[in-house]
Amino acid sequence: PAVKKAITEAALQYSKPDGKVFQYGTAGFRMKADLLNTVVFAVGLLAGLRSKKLSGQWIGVMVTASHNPAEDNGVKLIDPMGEMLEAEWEQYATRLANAPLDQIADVYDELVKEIDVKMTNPARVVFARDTRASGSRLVGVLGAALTATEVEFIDFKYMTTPQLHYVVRCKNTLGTQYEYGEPTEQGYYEKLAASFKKVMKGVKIQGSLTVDCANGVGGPKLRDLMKYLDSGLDIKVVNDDVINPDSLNFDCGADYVKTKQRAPPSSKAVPLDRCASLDGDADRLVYYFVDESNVFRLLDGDRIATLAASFIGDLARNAGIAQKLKIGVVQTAYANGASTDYIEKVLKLPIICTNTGVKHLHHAALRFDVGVYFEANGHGTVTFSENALKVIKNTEPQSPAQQHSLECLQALTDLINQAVGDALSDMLLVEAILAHKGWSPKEWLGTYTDLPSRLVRVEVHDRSIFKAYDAERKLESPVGLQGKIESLQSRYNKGRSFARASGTEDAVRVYAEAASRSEADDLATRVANAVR
Ligand code: NG1
Ligand code: ZN
Repeated sequence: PAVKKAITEAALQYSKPDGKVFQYGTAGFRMKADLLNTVVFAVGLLAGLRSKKLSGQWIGVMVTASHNPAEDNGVKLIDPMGEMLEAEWEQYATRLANAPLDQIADVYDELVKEIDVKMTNPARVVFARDTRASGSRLVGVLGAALTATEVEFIDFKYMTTPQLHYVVRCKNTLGTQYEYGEPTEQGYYEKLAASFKKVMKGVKIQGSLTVDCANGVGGPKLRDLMKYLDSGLDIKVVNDDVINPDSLNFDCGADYVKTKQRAPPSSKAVPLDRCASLDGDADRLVYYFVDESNVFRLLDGDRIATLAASFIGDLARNAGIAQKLKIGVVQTAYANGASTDYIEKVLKLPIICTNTGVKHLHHAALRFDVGVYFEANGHGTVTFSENALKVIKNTEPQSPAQQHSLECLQALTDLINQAVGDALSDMLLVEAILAHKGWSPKEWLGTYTDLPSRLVRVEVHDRSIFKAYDAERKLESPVGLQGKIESLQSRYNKGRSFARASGTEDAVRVYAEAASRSEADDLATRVANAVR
C-alpha cells in the first residue's frame, strides 16, 4: 500500500500525451523524446518487477534511440545475461506504458499477481543513456520510478548500448563459473584490449582505420578504449561531436552510410582508405572504402558475418577441432543473396534465416556451437556455446600451429561481446581478421560480388494488414499481393523481392535485388507500386 501510494504520487508529476498508444517493439519504446516521460516511468516500474521475478538479478535499462534523429529518444530493458527482454514480458511493458497515471499503481498490482512476483525479493537495476539532450530528464524519471518502488539502482551515466549489456551480464555472473568480466566501463575496456592483444599475436595491421562515430556516445567511448589498446592499431576518430546536440546521426553514421550507400559528405578519405561507421549508440558497424575508380564500396553486416565465419572456420580446422564445433550463420531476408550463396557454396556452412530484429537472430544463433549472426545493417555478433567454450579450452594441442589457433580462438571468445552486437568489439574483430589474412578492404570485397539491391520505404494507410511468414520473405495478407510480387521478380535475372511492415516505423519496407542495378531499382519500384 505504501509503495502503491508512492507510485501514484510519483506518476502524477508527469502527464501522458493524449491519444497516443505505446507499444514495446523490436527496439523497445522509441519516439519523439518529449512524449517519453510516462513510458520511461512505466519501464522503471517493470524493471524492478523483472528483477524481483528473477530473484534479484540485475536488470538493465538503456535510454537511447540509436540511429534515429536527435529529437527522438527511446528506452529498452536488458535481461540478466545481457540479452534483450524476454518476449513474453513485452506485453507487460506495453500495458504499464498505456495505463492512465491515476491507475498505473493498480496495473502494477495486477501484474504482480499475474506474473506471480515475490515482492519480498530484492530488486536491482543498472541504467545508462546515450548523449541525447533529453537523456538526463528521462533518467530522472526512471530514477523516480525506481525510488518509488524501493529498487536498488546504479546510474552508469553515458554508455554505449553494448557496454550496458556487458555490465548487466558481468553483474549477474560475478562469482560464478560463468564470470564474464569486471562490471565497470574500465573492466570492459581492459577485457577488449587484453583479448585483442592476444588475437593480434604475431600479426600486424596495415594502414589506418578512420571511424565515423555518428556524433554519438561511441565517439568518447572509442577514445577511451584507444587508451587501453597498444597493438599497432592506428585509429582516426571523426564525427565525434557530442557537444552540438543536432549533429547526432546527421549526415553520418552507420545507418546513413548503409541506406544512402555513400560515405558521409564530411569524409576526407582517399581511395583505398579503410573506413568504418558506428551508429548513435554504437551497436552497429559498417565498413567501406572508395576504390581506385572513386567508386564507393560498402562492406556491411553480411560482409562482417562472412569474414568472421570464414576466419573462425579456418581457425577451428587448424586447431583440429572442426569436427567438434557446429558453426553456422544466421541472416534475415535483408541479407544480400550473394552473401547467402557464398556462405552455402564456398564456406559450406549452414544458414538460418529469421525474422528481422536481433533478438530473433541471437536466439537462432544459440542453436549452433559457434553462431555468427549479423543484420545487413551491421548489428550482430558471434555466440559460443558452452560446448564450444569447453572444447576450445580443453583440447590438447598436437603442434605449435594447433596451439596458436586454439589460443587465438580462446582470445576471440573474450574479444567478442557475446551478450549483444557491439560496434567497438566487432571493429576490433574485423581489424584482427584483416590483419591475420593480410587483407585490405579490397581483398575483403573480392570474396564475392554483391547483387545490386534497393530498399524502399512505402507509406501506407494501415501497415498492420501486411502479414508476413517464412521469416518475413512472403506475405499472406493482403491476399493476392504475394502472387504479384512473385510474378514481378520472376521477370528479372536473379530477381528477389519482398515487402514487410516495419517494426520501428509506420511504413512498409520493400526490398529488391537483381543481377543489375537498373533491374533491382525497377523491381523495387514495381513492387512498391503494388504495395501502395
Ligand atoms: P524495421 O523497422 O522493423 O525494418 C529496423 C531494421 C532492423 C533492426 C530494427 C531495430 C532494417 C531493414 N530494419 O527494423 O534490422 O535493426 O530496426 O533497430 O534495417
Ligand atoms: Zn543502435
